[in-house]
Amino acid sequence: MSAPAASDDLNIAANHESPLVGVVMGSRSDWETMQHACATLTALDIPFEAEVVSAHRTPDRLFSYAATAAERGLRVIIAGAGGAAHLPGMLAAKTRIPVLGVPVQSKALSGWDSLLSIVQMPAGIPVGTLAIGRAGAVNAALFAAAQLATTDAALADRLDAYRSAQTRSVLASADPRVA
Ligand code: RP5
Repeated sequence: MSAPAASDDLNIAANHESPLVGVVMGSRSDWETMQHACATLTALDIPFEAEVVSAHRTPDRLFSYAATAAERGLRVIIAGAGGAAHLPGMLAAKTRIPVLGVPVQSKALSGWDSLLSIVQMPAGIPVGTLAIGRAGAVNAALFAAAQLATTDAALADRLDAYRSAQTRSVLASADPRVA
């Protein structure tokens, strides 16, 4: 099966023609959260693609995305969704590529709905579930980086450098009274 036709209005961010990570989200409204995953992947120079793929509004697109993910070279999928957040679980059901789920903070229930929808997968189809919101998006990218770094020494060095810089940054401003 060929790759799904890229729709310009849905392809909202990508940094490479041969992405290793697919960042998908249920709605454009999830971008505020999921941009942090993309920013972290960019900081680590990891090629990714980013698209809106809705489990409820574009179910056929979800199926074709999952069906072509492996043959297109994706190694990890990061899926963010809010509310009745079926996207990560349905993707995981349709591809063996590891899926990391990011619960987007919903207005109605503050993201509890998103979290429980994503985390409570029945045995047999796993989704690695991260924290609600920005922290989950950043950590999904870092988790993907750690997975990819097991077979990529240069990326392992970049990930080590990212973590060292983070440590230095905290130590450089350890006095909470100083702005
Ligand atoms: C989910 O519904 C999306 O992941 C989003 O978090 C939520 C609300 O979507 P919009 O109504 O803002 O498009 O499918």
